[in-house]
Amino acid sequence: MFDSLAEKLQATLGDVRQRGTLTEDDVSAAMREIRLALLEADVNFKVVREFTSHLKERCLGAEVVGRLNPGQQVVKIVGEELTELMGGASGELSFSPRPPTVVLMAGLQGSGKTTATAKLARYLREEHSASVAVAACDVYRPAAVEQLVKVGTQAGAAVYEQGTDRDPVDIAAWALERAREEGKDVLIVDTSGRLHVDEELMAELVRIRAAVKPHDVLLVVDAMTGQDAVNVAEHFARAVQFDGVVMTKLDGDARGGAALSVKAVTGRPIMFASTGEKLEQFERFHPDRMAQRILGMGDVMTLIEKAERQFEQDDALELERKLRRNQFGLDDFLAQLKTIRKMGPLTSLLGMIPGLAGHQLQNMKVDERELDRIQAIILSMTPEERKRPELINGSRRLRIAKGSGTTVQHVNRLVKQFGQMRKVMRQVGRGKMPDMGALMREAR
Ligand SMILES: Nc1nc2c(ncn2[C@@H]2O[C@H](COP(=O)(O)OP(=O)(O)OP(=O)(O)O)[C@@H](O)[C@H]2O)c(=O)[nH]1
Ligand SMILES: [Mg+2]
Repeated sequence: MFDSLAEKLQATLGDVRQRGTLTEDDVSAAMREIRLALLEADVNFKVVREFTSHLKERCLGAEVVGRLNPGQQVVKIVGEELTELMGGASGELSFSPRPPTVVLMAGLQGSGKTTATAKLARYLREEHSASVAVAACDVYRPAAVEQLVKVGTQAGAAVYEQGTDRDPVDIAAWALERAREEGKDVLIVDTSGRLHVDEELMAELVRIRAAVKPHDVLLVVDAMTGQDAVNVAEHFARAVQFDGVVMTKLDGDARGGAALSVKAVTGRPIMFASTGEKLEQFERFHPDRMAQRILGMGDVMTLIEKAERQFEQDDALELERKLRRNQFGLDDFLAQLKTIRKMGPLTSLLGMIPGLAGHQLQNMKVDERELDRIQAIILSMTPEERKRPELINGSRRLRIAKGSGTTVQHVNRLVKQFGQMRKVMRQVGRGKMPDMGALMREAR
C-alpha cells in the first residue's frame, strides 16, 4: 500500500534534503510535487488543497528557509502533517467499565464487515485477553450466518446466531442479553451489507444501535474503492455516525487515497487496518507509524512489537549467547525462520524496515516457496552439518540436494547466504547496524 506515493514523496524529499539552503522557490517546487503525488494517489482534492497549503505555510515559516539542514526540517514537517492528516493520535476503542463492551460493525456490501468482525474478535482475544462473542445480524444474504459461524469460530469467539428468520434487531438484543449472562467482555455485532447507502437498511442499523447501545460503531470501508469509499463514509457519518473506521483490503490498494482522506472528510480516525484475507492480517492503525512508512523511515515500532510477540525472552537470551560464542547454526536459523514466518507474509514485514520501504521493495518479491525450499534443505542435513555448515563439502551437498528434492545450486546458495547472515549477526551483536538494502541485494 502507498507504494507509488511513497516512492514519489521520497524522491521529492530526497532532492530537498540534498540542498544546502532552501529558497522559497525550492519549497514551492517541492509543494507542487507533493500535491501531484497526493492527487495521483487518489487523495480527495479538497484534502490535498488544504494539506499542501498548510504544509507550505509551515515550511515557509521561520523553521526552514535559510536555515541549516533545512531539508531535514521539511521531511520532519511533512511527516508531522501526514500524521495529522491521518488523525494524529491512534484511535482507541472505548471499553465499557461494565462489560460487555458492544461494538457495532457497519458498511457497504462486500466491504469486509464479516471478515473484520472475526479479525477484531481475534485481535481482542490476543491483545486484550478478552472473551469475545460475535452476533450474526445479517439475515438477508444467503450463507451470511454460516460465514460468520466459520470465521468467528476460527477466531476463537462464541458465535451467537438465530438463523435468518428473526428480525436482526431482535437477534442483536438477544445476543446482548446472552453476552451478559455468559460474562463476555466484548460483543461484536455483524450487520448486513448495503449495496448503496440505502434508506431502509440504514434505518435498520439505527434500530440495532438503539437496541444494543454500542460503545463503538465501526465503519468498514474497502480501500480499493478509493474516493467512493470516502463518499460512502461521508454519507454514513451523516446518517448513523460512527466512531472509527476499519480500512480493509489495503493489500490490494497501491494508492492509499481513501486511507489518507477519510479522517479529514469524516472527522473519524482509522482505527484498524486489514491487509489480507487471513485472520491475523489485521492491525491497529497508527497514523505516525504509517506516515513514517510512507516517508521511507520504516515502521520499526510495529516490527518490534510483532517480533516481541513471537520471541520469548528466554529464546532471545539463548540466541544472544549463541551469537556471542559464534555457535549459531542452521538449526537455530531454521527455528528463527519459523518464528519469522509466524509473523506474517514476508513482503509485508519488509516494508516496515527502514531503507527497504518504497521503490526498492517493489522490485523485490519474497518467494515463500523459496522459504519452503530452505526448510527442506536444512532438514536434510545431519545435526552436525547444521551446527557447522563449513563441513558441507561437495559430496555432502549432493546428498543434501537429493534428500531435499532440490539442486546443488540451491544448497550452495543457502550455505553462502547463511555465511553472510552470520557475518551480519555478528556485526549487529557488536552494535553496528548493517546496510540491509545492500545485504538483500548481495544475497540474491
Ligand atoms: N484481500 C483482502 N480481502 C479481504 C480483506 N477483508 C475482506 N476481504 C475479502 O473480501 C470479501 C468480502 O468480505 P466479507 O467480510 O464477506 O464482507 P462483508 O462486508 O461482510 O460482505 P456482506 O456481508 O455481503 O455485506 C471476502 O472474500 C473477504 O475474504 C482484506 O483486508 N484484504
Ligand atoms: Mg458480511
